[in-house]
Amino acid sequence: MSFRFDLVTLFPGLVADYSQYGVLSRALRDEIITLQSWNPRDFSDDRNLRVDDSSYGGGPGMVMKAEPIARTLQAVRDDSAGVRPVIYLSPQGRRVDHDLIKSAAAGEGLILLAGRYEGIDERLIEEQVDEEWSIGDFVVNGGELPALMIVEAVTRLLPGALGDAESAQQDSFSDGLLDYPHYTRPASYGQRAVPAVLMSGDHQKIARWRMQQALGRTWTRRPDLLAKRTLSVAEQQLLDEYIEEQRQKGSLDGHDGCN
Ligand code: 9WO
Repeated sequence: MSFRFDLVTLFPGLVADYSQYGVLSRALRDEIITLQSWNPRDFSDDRNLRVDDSSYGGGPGMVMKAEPIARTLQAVRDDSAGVRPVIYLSPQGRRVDHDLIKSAAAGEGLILLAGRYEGIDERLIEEQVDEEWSIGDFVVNGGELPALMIVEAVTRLLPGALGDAESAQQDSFSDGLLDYPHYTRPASYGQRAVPAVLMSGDHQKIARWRMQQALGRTWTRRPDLLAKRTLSVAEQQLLDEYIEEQRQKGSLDGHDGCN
């Protein structure tokens, strides 16, 4: 059963172009996902196909009208069985994280509503939107790029999408930690060499080093993530060793992490 994405957007070409590359292109080819765009302009009842109007109360910018979007969403529902949540991408939404993506990927699909202009008439949001999601505290010109980030993040978690299931498991956040550093040829880059352990061929040592790096980086850069994660005895020992090494190198400038 394919995971179904429906994107409501004034720029279907933007979505079509992006989905020609990488993970999305392969997932479409392999029918792991379906991805359909719906343009509210096609559902405008205005002879000029208008979908926006000026803002009540005045102020800059235009507002997307409720009716064309309501008709678009009805067309989506008429085109598909099953109930899928309508998600509006907006800076006012709930912050998206790995857990939210994981729970979305467990469902049958998403209807993603990408706004433009200054936003969408609030009455449409109240009537039709199940959740508002934000990818960060900043504003871009429309909801399409945030929506495509959701599409890609969910698709990566679907069985068979990456081809190598392991890399999904190794993804940052799939175990609540930041990623370990990666290296490739040449062995020397300027004055910098590849960590010797990665050249050792000792896979157990390499796995141990990578876990220690993931723990150490998370402790250094995102102690908030570490605070949410219970460490095993072995993981705690690896982290303690990492912190001690950093202390001996004098590179803990006042950083106390959360240990
Ligand atoms: C446009 C605008 C113009 C004049 C004055 C104020 C204004 N605010 C906006 C605005 O917030 N536009 C948004 C564009 C409306 C909703 C769709 N757009 C959007 C979504 N920009 N950034 C996002 C977004 C979505 C998810 N996570 C982060 C940002």
